[in-house]
Amino acid sequence: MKKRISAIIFLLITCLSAAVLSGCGNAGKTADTAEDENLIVVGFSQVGAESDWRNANTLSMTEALSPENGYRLIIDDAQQKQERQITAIRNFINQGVDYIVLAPTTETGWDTVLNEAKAAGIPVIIVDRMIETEDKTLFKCWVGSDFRREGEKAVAWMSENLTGPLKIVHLQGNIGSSAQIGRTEMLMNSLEDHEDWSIVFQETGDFTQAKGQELMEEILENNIDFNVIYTENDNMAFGALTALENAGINPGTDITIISFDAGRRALNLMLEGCINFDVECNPLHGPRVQALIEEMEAGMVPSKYTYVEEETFEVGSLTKEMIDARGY
Ligand code: GYE
Repeated sequence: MKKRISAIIFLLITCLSAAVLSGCGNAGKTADTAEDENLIVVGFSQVGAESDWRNANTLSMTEALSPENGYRLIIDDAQQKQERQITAIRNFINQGVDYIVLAPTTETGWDTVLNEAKAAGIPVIIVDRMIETEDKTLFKCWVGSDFRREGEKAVAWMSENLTGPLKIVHLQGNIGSSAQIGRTEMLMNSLEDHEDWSIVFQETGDFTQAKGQELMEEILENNIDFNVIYTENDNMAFGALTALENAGINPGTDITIISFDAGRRALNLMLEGCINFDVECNPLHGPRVQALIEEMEAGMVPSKYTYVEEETFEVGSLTKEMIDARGY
């Protein structure tokens, strides 16, 4: 009996000393886990990587929702497919993330999955594009751009600066996305007040450079007569510019180019005179989402809708310094 007790005591001492000796390692491990546990876990369902805008947006989110700032960010790239986003959101729910951030492809079709998130008690923040739903309790808040306002700015510039009949090539974004809906709606409305404006071609280029080029090649092959391109983002403009230049047409002079996003690459092309007017669409939502989460963490109710301030750029008045001063 005595022997057994001393054996147990010996074992206990061995275990204790082992624990003390390896103290650093163990303590480190516990601290790490504790640190991990303290991180706010955010599942971000991103549309894809279709444009410079999108890449700048993903980068902004990654920088703001970083471990240094107290976050663990899980990003899912949906490759522009809503079904993939729905699956990603379900995965986030299963993983029990603290917040879900959704940059929605299209406006409709979110009620079922957002009801699932709500049932799981996970707050949802919508960024960039808007969703259409009757039940506004399905998301806590939204931050993004006023796409109708952007379209309005483009159309106002066209009215003030372009004369004579306008034969407009209209390259649209992903059909059903807020960015496409707003920018398209304003152009279509403008036709009512401008008898000599007409759309000679209208199709979606999915916001990509490759599709922009493909569509412009098709237009040139079919000898469609046009003098303006209204392209709903910069990347489609880049593709169109390549096709025009390959055909010996000078963008910016022979053809007026109006674009959206105003990313650095586009503004540099404007400096060269290739793009005439560009409406800013600001992708730097990372710090904005971070601020919204911090408000909620502090028990506050963030404002439901936050519209981002945006400017416009015009060939002639744009300078290199203005481009350098911008974040993307
Ligand atoms: O204009 C386009 C991107 O939703 C604001 O999506 C965004 C749009 C942006 O692919 O380049």
